[in-house]
Amino acid sequence: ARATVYGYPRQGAHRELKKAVEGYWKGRVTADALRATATDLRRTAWRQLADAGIHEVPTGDFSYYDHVLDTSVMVGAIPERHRAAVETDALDGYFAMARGTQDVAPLEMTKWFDTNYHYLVPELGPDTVFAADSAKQVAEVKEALALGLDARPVLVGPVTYLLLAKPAPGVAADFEPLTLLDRLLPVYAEVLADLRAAGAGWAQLDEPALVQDRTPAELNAAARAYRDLGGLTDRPKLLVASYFDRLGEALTVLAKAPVEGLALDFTEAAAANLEDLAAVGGLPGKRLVAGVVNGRNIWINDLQKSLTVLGTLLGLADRVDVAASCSLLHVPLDTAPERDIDPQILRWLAFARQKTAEVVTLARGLARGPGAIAGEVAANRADLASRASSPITRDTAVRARAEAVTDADTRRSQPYEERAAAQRARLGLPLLPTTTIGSFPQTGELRTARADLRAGRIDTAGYETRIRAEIAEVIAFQEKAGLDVLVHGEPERNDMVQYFAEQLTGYLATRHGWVQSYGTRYVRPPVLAGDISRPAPMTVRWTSYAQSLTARPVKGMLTGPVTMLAWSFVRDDQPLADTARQVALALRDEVHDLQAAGTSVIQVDEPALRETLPLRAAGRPAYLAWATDAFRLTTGGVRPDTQIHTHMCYAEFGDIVQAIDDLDADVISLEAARSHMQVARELAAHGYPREAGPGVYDIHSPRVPGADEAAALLREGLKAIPAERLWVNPDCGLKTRGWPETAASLENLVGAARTVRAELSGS
Ligand code: THG
Ligand code: ZN
Repeated sequence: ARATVYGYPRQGAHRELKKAVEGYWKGRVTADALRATATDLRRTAWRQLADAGIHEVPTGDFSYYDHVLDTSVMVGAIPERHRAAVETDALDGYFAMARGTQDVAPLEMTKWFDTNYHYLVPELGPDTVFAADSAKQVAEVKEALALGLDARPVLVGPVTYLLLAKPAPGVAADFEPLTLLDRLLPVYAEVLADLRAAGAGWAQLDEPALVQDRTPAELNAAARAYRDLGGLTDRPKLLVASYFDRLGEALTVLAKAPVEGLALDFTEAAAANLEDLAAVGGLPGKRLVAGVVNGRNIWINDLQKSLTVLGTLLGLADRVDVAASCSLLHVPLDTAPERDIDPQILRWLAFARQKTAEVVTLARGLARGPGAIAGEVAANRADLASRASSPITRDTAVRARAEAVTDADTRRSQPYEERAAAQRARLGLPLLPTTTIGSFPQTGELRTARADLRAGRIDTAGYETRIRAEIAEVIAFQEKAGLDVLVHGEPERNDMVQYFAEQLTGYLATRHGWVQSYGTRYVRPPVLAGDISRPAPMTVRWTSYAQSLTARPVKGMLTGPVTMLAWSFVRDDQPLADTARQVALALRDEVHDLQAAGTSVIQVDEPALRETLPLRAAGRPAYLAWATDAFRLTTGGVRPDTQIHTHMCYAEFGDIVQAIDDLDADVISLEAARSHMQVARELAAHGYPREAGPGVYDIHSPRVPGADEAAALLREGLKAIPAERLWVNPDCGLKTRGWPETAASLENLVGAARTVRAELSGS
């Protein structure tokens, strides 16, 4: 048995890649310097893997921006509008596809399955002509071989590539990219031949799309793809990799295909994959790569348990290798620099480097018998025991409180109609009330103030003076602009999850735990490590200060429990529902403290509600049940005249409109400007009974919408939602925008609301 991984963090220990790429965009780094940085980063990563004992190092997983975009380049799927840029300069053309230019829009971005990584969506149509460009893949194989390493190029497989694509602009919406498979396969054949010529013994084709619910036609396409590619003579051996869930029906298909290896996920899907594998009679004559080390969480592996799983696989294939369940792209690089985390707790954590070591240990144990890794297993058992018995993971007060939750705790005391009347009386808002989503521009001065505080150049009092001044400015601006429900602007917050995580007991923040979110953008997801409690109010002081400056209502702003989980690393030793309930109870205390301090409107954001929906439909009802329960536990029990708002960012609401209704929030704000109020129509079609604010200002662009444009969107919204229940707001928070366009846009938004109000009272 050998050890391998499918991919590794690309950015470098100090996010060198981000700095080089952004430097190149700004003209401060030359193309040659960027390439040199990339070569260096690849070499460092491969050496780290090889020195740890990884047998075949992955190549081709490196990317300047995104590996799905790299695949589009590899198969020549360059959208018409980017062609000229690509022909002028390949690198600049590549970034034009990723980010757009003055004149052309970029490719759309969306989440890579249920991870927090975002890829660029291929745009295809009936006229797409594929053409092989293997240069990047071939160059990386040669680079690794030149270092004396054994290399296995990793490619997005053809079926997954097509299933992730969407119809290009101007192509019929019902066009199915998978119909292009027969055109795409010869391109993969050519690339595989080039890889073999470059010296690759194996190539890995990633097909994670096959772990989702797939139609018989899609499974047939997979069968055809691997019969054709397997039938080629001029190719490396093929390892078809699946991850994120059980392979299910597709396992039957691939077990029969003429490919030399299969990779399966043996973390959460272990039992199911094992059962399916036995049912197909194993993989005689094939290589089985067993992903037993979870590639997307940050917990140490249970080595003994993994050895047991690996043991059951031994008879089922010709050869069994050990791997992380998916690319290590989804976890931070190394725990070693985390000096703020208690060393006792740090031993519970494994980032990419530590996971690599676990994979190597397990491969050794499998090859030479458990005795060969007895020391590692004993140390691992001690670490697992210390985690299981720690007071951090077993807070009796938190557990008793979570146990005692009843259905009544998740309900408001009165139905919406009665609450709405009480809120109308208390708030005295006009028809079509105007508000914002919460954050205002995060200026350079604010970031400097935070950096100054961290570096000790200013003290807490000095920092808080700056924050108060910012809040005062934001309140004054909103009063002048004529907004009805104000916000304090969130100048004190870095990231909407991290800010709360830092203040909750049981949550760990990392200093260097960067994970790529998209392109050159990274997040440091905090770790839900223990039982969660709130030692003190988190937001009341700033909200109350803002409220003291104005007679208009100031919204309290919280991140909801589902989003807290979705954008953190979650504990794996209890159900997600239990963790969600603990977070919800901590947030519930904050809601009640805000209410007691006089806050009449409280917003609990859940931008991640839709994105955390399980991959397979079978898992969705249970998820939606605990997710809505957690939200309702956060907001339940407040007074009828306290108005609860929520906010969600993304546009595909079809699958969750019932869940949105079940949240029982009084007001929801949603992204809608780009889709011309499509969301409002979807809510109306469902019969959504409460208030809603479909966004009329697209905050993702610096463009200032005219007052007439916003008014037209409002009139569109009024066709779906009655005036008594329609709010006027932007699509999302304003923290990424500059002040000039924010000010102009909000003034226009208020103007639009006034115009449409006048029309309503006139008719
Ligand atoms: N917070 C967290 N996770 C998230 C989001 C978030 N996941 C989904 C979505 N939002 C991802 N969007 C972004 C947007 C911007 C950035 C990262 C993810 C970003 N990052 C800075 C960078 O890389 O330069 C670093 C930010 C920092 O200093 O913390 O701009 O909102 N948790
Ligand atoms: Zn949003």
